[in-house]
Order: sequence, then structure tokens, then C-alpha cells
Amino acid sequence: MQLLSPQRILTIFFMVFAFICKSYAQEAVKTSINSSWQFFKGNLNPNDLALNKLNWENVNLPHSWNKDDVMDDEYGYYRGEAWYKKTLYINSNWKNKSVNIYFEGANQVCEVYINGKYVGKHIGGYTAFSFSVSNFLNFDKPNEVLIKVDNSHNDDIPPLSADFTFFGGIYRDVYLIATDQVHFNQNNYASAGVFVKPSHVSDSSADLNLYGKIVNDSQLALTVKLQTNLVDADGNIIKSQNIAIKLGSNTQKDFNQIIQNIDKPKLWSPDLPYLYQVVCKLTNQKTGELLAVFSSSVGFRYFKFDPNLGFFLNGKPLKLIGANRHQDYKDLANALPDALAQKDMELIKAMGGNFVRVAHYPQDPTILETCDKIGLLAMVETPEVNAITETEAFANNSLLMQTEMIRQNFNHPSVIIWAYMNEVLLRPKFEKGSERQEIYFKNIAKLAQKLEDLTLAEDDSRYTLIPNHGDFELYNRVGLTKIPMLVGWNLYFGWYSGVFADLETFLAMHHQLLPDKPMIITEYGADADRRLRSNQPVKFDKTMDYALQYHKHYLNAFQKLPYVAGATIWNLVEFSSEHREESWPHMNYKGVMSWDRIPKDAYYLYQSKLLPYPVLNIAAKNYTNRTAILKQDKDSTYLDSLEIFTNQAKVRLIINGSEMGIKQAVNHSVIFEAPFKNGLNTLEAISVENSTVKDFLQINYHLLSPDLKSKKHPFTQLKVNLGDDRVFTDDLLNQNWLSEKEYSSGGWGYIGGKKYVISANQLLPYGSSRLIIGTDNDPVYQTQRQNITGFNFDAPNGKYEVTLHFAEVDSANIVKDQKNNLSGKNNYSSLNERSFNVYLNNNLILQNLGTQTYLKPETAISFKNIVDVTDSQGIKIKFEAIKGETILNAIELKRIY
Ligand code: GCB
Ligand code: CA
Repeated sequence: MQLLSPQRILTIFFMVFAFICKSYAQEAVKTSINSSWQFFKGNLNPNDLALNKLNWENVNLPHSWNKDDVMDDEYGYYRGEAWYKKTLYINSNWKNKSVNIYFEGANQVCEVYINGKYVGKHIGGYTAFSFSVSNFLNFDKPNEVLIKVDNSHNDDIPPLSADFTFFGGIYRDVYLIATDQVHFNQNNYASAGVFVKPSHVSDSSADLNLYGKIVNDSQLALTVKLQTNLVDADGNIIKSQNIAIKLGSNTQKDFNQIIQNIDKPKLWSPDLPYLYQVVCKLTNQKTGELLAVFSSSVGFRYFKFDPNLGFFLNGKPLKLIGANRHQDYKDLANALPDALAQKDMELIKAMGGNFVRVAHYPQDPTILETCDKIGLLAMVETPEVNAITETEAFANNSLLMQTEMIRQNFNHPSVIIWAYMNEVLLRPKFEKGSERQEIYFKNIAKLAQKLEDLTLAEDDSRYTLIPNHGDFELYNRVGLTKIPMLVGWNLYFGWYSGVFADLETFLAMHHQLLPDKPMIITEYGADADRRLRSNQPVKFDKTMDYALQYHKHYLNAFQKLPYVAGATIWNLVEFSSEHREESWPHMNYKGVMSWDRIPKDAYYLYQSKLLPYPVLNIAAKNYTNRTAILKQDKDSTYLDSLEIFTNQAKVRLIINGSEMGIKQAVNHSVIFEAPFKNGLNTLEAISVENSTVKDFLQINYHLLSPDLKSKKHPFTQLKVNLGDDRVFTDDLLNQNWLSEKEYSSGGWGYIGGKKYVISANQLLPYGSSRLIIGTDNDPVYQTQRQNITGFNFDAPNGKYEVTLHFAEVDSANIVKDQKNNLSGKNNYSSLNERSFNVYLNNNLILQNLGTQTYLKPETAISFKNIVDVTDSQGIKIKFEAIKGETILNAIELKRIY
């Protein structure tokens, strides 16, 4: 064996070292810069030397400055400018690289400064953007990055108004990307720079087109080799192809590769989301040096929409069912870690869904990555919600967002529809029927046509859609049902208007009047406050029970209609909508999951109807603390109906160890009348055909005797919500407020008066929906009994706490600055006067209670009274009007001993 000389060893060492360095040096680097930012809310001048003296707060990205102020008792949230700064240390070997700063999203206008110099500005809160920063960076000393983000209302930027909160901040990831000077285009609307487009896909064959631009930022001309491999899921190279491209110094060149005749491609579908990978390597033809790598997953699938038969994927009919997804989360505003975005898609899949409407705006890249991987079809849209501004700037910003959305998300096999606008005729700006109004409508149609043309020019491989609200005639007249390839309808029959059955009438009308136009129900849903329950749910009562009936009807209806291509629930999740006044203020809680992603009853309903594998769930799972009134004092148990959702044929129920028998499922639901005892009840529901499919639940029942002096069921405490037929659960105390009832001897109840129903709002069956200051239990104070003369508890002798709750909801009228949503004090217009006395067992406890004393508009106020009952007379409260009507919002009684 020949020994190597030390010199030769050294040479080899340097060759290897150089090779390593070189190959390291060639890799593109994409590294996040999310950590250790400083944040300042307010206005400042980026050139101000005193900048460092400000009180900067330490934050990490993703970040939003509105996480708290959207939930407080003041209307509005901060919409204005704020600043982020950070020191960047740049690798010295990036000197000869092309460096970009890349933002996945910041709401809604973002300006970047590096080392005191202005780098660039991006408009729009929901799409990614990037700036080339090579010329701004120091490589031998620290770099100061200063970023201004502004979420003020801007007439030229969609969305102008919408039913969601416009959280400000850099709320998605930020990266630095360093590439070789020869690279795939980094500056094409923050897209990957290479577009992957399957075509001519069938069961037997497919082609794959790849196109983009190669950029040479260097002073040297060269020839590059572009090597493209198509790799299957097992890592086998299926097809390989290469082309040589000549590049002059400082030039860019388009390329276009077509991989043809991919034999019997394994097709992508929700059931089997088979992904190939395409890898493009760019090398220096002469030296073999690797310059850039692009890779993407690829899914081959073909699909069509038919106006009579709905959607077809890979030749087979597939009803699209799923949910819309808003991007915020409890306590995080819109600044979520990627894992939570991913989880939302998994939750749609686990519900049995195959489709997601990414609404009303493009979302985190994780969303569509996950859809590709787990098999969810998707539609994505730009946020021209409710209205437009008839300016060139507004049109340009809309078109910009549409281009960004399409280019940034082009390569995802999950995407089948590009949409734009949403209910854009909802808030017309001019007088109904006026000439000006018609001009406005024409301008909307004009913008829609522009967005449509742009979309088709960008991508002829997907469908287009506009989601409309249920005013068929109007959208049709304005032309918005004609412009896109598909029509989306947001339908709330049985909620905001009409009755459930109007749904089928509407759908049939579309099918008849627009026989060539396939349709999707892009939204349907009903408020479901997890704290509100009712045995007799009524429209718009916001109970879980009404929402469940709503979903049952809608799901049954569209599953039966072949011409309805699909439907997406509004919404997968509860989401922030700051201006909303509700039983839960600032929120839209139509979600089939809570704000922190706990399933509600409807979610289990969908599972039982849609999942291909066995599933069984006891309904009202989150309602584990319940209060009920026994029929008679001698009863030991309370009969309550218990629903079970399942795709199993028969279910067996065991309650507290006793067999309740077997029941056949009807329409995926089984209902047992089950006897509940006072205290903890243990339920077990088991599939008869497969005993491993079962559910288990413990429910704590607080059973009240109708006789307060009962020996069998000694009285402890009772909460009654006046003016309300629902049961409300205080989720902090986990205690129930019962609905009101009239006094009957031996028990408790009101005397006289009537339920307060707000006259201006025909929808609300109970109370007001205004925010109540000073409580989280808004429904307790939103409802009241007016003109009440008394309230009795026929309680046994003992010591008690009697608490009376009031809020002025009728005569109050808050004046809000709705347009600007600026944070500020609530203003009230003048009040109607009211004044009354309250007696407790003949003692005057509240004199002249009213608008001149304690009753402030929409503010909760409570009085806790300690009282001894010694003469078997129980507790009698009397209300005596002085001016206006007496009121009582709620009352509770607790026995001390
Ligand atoms: C709609 C809107 C959506 C709202 C929803 C609702 O039609 O498109 O943004 O949140 O209704 O809940 O009212
Ligand atoms: Ca009440």
C-alpha cells in the first residue's frame, strides 16, 4: 500500500474541506427570525434618534396587539400604527448571496426599514410578501430592522367591513431567505417562483408542467442545467428530465418543462391523498456546482362540477362537505403557532369532512400544506367582504391580493377553487333604487369581472366562485351569479330569516333559474352559546339545542340534493368579531367547536353522519353540571332525554350501573329517556354490534324539589334568570341559572309582569343582546321581567343569602363609533327614567332604585342580602313602582344554614 505524503494528505484535506464549504455555501437558507422582537404601540418617526428611549415591550412573533382589547367591556379595539424592532446579525458568507426578508402575513399595511433606510411596503393583511434586502445589510456589524404595521381602516384596502376582527400585528412567521446569486425567482409575489401544474390527468396518464424564472444576480454569464425529477411516495424516481439554460450576467430567464406521459399516476383524493414530489436542481453546467433546489409535493387528480350532479373527483361523484375556518384562537388573537393551524384541518378531517373553505382570506401556509397531506379539498378567497370602494386603488389592491393568493398557493393539489368577494352586495352605500346605487352595483360587477379574468389568466386549472348572501334576485340582477364558474350561497334560513324549509325552496329555485350553474352552500350556521340550553329551543335563542336542530335540517337537506355540489359549515370554530353584541359579546359562536377547539354537539352529529369508521358519542358532553326540578317531591330521579350520535345500528345504555335496554338508531341518533339521580350520574353507551365502540360520561345533577321545605331533598341553593326560558350555565362557577317560572305555593317564582322583549329587534325571543358592563354572564342581565310585583321563595326557616341582580337594558342606548372601531369610552344617549322600591319580608332594602340612583345603562348591579327566616313565612320580595316600570333581571337564594 502506498502511503500518502503529508503534503498530499493536506491537499486532499483542503479539497474535501473546499468541497464541503462549497456545498454548504450553495444551499439556500430559509431561517425564521421570530424571536426577540421589541414592540411599541403608537406613532413614531423611524428616523427619530430617541427611539430607543421608548418603552419597548419584548415580544415574539407571531404577535397581535389586539388579543385583550377585543374582549373588554369597551366597544372598539386599537386600530392604528405600531412598531416592531430587532437587531439582525447576518452570516458573513451571505455577502455574495441574494437575501430576502419574507413575511407570511402582517395586518394590514407593513413598512420595513433596515439600518435607517426604507426597504418597502406591503398592502393587505392576509397574503405573504417579501423584500430583497441584500443592498441594505451590514455583514460585519449588527443590523437594525424597524417595521411599522398599521391596521387602521383604509377605504382602499379590502376588507372594509366584515363580521370578524381585524387583529393588527405581524401575526405569522417571518423568515430570512438567502440564495445563491443564481436562483429561482424569489420576487414573484412571494411565491415559490416555480409553478407546478398537473395536466391531462386521467386514470391512465398525466403530464406535469413546471414553469418559472431563473434569476442571475451575478456579473458572470453562465449556462445552468435544470434537472427535474418526479419522485413517488416511496422515493423512486419516476421521471427525470433536464434542460440547459444560458444566462447572461444580471438577467432573468423563463423556463418551461413538461414531463409527459406519467403512466398510471396514483391519484390524489381525500381518501388516499397520494403525493409525489418534484425536485428541481439548478447546477452550473460547467463546474457541476449546485446553485438552487426547488421541491414541491405534487398530487394528480382531475375534477369537475356538474350543475345537475354536483362534484366529481377522479371520475367519481363526491359530495363536498366540510367547514369554513377563521384563523383566530382563544387568548391568541390571530397569532397562532403553526401546529394549531394544522390541527384545525385535522379537526375537519376527523369530523368526516373532505372540504374546507379558507374564508374570508388566505391563511397560514400550514393550512394548505396540511390539506395536501391529509386529504382535504380546499377553496381559498380574497377578502372583498360586504362592500367595495369605487376607486382604482381599491381595485388594484383587490387584484394584487388575488394574484398573490393564486401564485403563493398555486402548487397545492388540495386547491380546487379560487374565490373572491363575499356577500359584496350586503352593505350597499347608496339609496335603494337610486341611480347612484345602480352605478355602484355596475362597478362591483366590473371589479368582479376583472378578478375573474385575472384568475383565469393566472390559472385555468381550477374553478372560480363568488359567495353571495341569500338575496338571489339581487345577485342575479347585478350579474354576480353569471361571472364566476360556480356560485356560492351563504344561507341562514331559520336563523336570520325564514324557516328551515326555505332552504330547499331556495336551492330548487337556483337549480331551476340557473340550470347551468353549479352551486355550493358556502355558509350555513346558527349561534350556539355553550352556556345556553333549552328544552323548547326557538329560533334565534342562541342555545346549543336550536343550533343542533338547524344543523340536522341542513345536513339532511343538502345530502339529498344531487345538484348541490357541497356545503361548508359556518364555522368550524367560534371566532372574534369585536363589534358583535350577543349573549357572548364580541364573538361569533356559530362554530361547531369552541374558541379553543372543543367539539360542540353538532360536531358529533357530523361525525356520526360522515365518518366511515365506527363512532358513538353522547350528546351535550360539555353540559356536565345540570339543575332540574323534580315533578313531585316523592320522586328520587328526574327523567331527561339523552341523545347519542352514532353510525352504529343499535345502542345499549347503562346509567348508574342499571341497564336501560337497547335502542335502534334513527337517522344516526338514539334517544333514551334516562332517570338521573341527585349528584353524580355515570353513563355508558355501547354499540351493540361492536362493544369496543362506546362512550362514557359523568353528569352531575342538582335535583330540586318543587317543595322548598322538602325533607327528602333539602334545599341548598337556587338561581333564577328572569325574563328567560333558557337555562344558563355560569362557566366559572359551573352553576346553572334556571329559566323563570310563575310562583306557586310551596315553591318559588315571580308574581306579575312580563318578559322583556326588545321591540327594535324582531329576531330576539328574549331580552337584549347588548353588552353588559361588569359581568361575564351577560344573558343573566340581558333578560329581565318588567312590571314585576313580587318574587317568593317558600323556603323553610333558616339563614339565607338573597341576591338581586339588575341591569338597565331597556331605556339605555349606547352610541358607538362603528365606522372606525376606535377604542374609547362608551357613550350613552339619554335614558327614560325609572324608579322603584324593593322590600324583602316587609323591610325596605332598596329605595328609589332607578336610573337616578344605581341603575346605569347596560351595567350589571347586584345586592346580596342576609336574611333570617324564623316565622315559617319564607321569603317575599315586593316591588313598588314610583316612576316607570319595576324590573328584576335575576335572583338567587342560598341557604347558609
Ligand atoms: C355571513 C358572512 C360571515 C358572517 C356570517 C354570520 O354571511 O359571510 O362573515 O360571520 O354570515 O355569522 O352572520
Ligand atoms: Ca335575566
